[in-house]
Amino acid sequence: MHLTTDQGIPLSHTDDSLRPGPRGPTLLEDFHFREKLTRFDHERIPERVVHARGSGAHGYFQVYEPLTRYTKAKFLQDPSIKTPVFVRFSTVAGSRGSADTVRDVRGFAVKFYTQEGNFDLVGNNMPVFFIQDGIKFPDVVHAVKPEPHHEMPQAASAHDSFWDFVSLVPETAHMVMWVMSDRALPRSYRMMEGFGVHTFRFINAEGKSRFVKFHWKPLLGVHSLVWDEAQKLAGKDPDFHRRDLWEAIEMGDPPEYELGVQIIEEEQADTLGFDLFDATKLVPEEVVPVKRVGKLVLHRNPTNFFAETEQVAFCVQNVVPGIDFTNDPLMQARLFSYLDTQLTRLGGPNFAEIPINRPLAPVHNHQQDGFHRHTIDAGRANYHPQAIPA
Ligand code: HDE
Repeated sequence: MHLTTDQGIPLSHTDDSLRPGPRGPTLLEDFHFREKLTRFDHERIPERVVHARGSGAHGYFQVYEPLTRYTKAKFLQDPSIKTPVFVRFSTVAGSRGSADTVRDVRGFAVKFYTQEGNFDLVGNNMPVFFIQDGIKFPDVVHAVKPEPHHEMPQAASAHDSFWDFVSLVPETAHMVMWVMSDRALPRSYRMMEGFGVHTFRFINAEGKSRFVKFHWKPLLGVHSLVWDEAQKLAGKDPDFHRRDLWEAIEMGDPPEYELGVQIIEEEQADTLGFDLFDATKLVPEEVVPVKRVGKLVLHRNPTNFFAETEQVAFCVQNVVPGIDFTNDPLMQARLFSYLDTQLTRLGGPNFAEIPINRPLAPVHNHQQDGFHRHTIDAGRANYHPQAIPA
């Protein structure tokens, strides 16, 4: 296959720039040279402000039994339907090139490409969170990230500014227990639980609403490293978790997780003795058991890291009919923040047209234009309601 420019023009040579004589200088008219360098100069996009270091995998989700009693969500009705998914696991504090085995929370974000559009369950490997109100998120993240004057320490969650913040904000105590536990040193992404953290709602076809907490239970069980192993691995193989996930899938040993739900009747919420919309609290499994309702299988590695794992845009507001939000103030802040963040990170409002973000369900609306628009809209009526022929 011969090389071409971005315009498809065949290239005869890419190893020397065009020069008027043996000593040059390089000619401005060498359009291939200019294009090649320009494209290289612009290869980077901003890394995620949190969860910059991540690893992805493709797979599918299948429900065990119809969940019709609880939700009208189509992908939770039919056990014969395999809903494609893309999952991204991540650390939170470190930069894109930081080590995998640091002491940190792990992201467990799942994009379900359902027949009714995309559902993003953007969770963590711990069931609670540091704060109760999203307005404090920039503060907790600034405190845990490297200190601003010298940009140290990298990818750590036990340093002076972090202790300073958590000592002044008592609501962080529960989450700090989790972060200082073995859960912050997972053995593998394949051996990690996941949690939706917030209380969501299930809505059935009659319009009845119940509260729901989402869980992921790894079929390999939950396993951790010890601190000494984690520190040595961070030096010997900074890609330890990424490699483990990649190789398990390549070897035909796909990681599997069961989706669990804790369902809480609206009337029951007031009897629990704590606020169900407070993300620093969990619902004990002995009070409301976790019902395992389906299976997630990750059986295919991404083809290209940037195109898929880097460009995937999870948005908490992506829910399908039958799944809904609650008044949790942390969740409400996230409903704003994820869309907002993608606008800068992915360069404009058309990021849902990037292949990894594109829903499999048909898209039909009158949104238009903006940077990087791919869709070529036809017709003259770009508004609603409309009566004139298209
Ligand atoms: Fe996030 N979070 N978050 N977060 N979060 C982001 O979105 C934010 C929170 C989580 O693999 C950002 O696309 C706010 C809880 C994961 O691409 C950003 C608040 C939980 C990922 C953002 C929270 C999470 C993110 C950065 C407080 C667990 C990585 C880049 C209200 C339930 C997803 C991006 C991936 C990423 C904001 C709290 C999980 C800035 C404002 C609680 C797994 O939008």
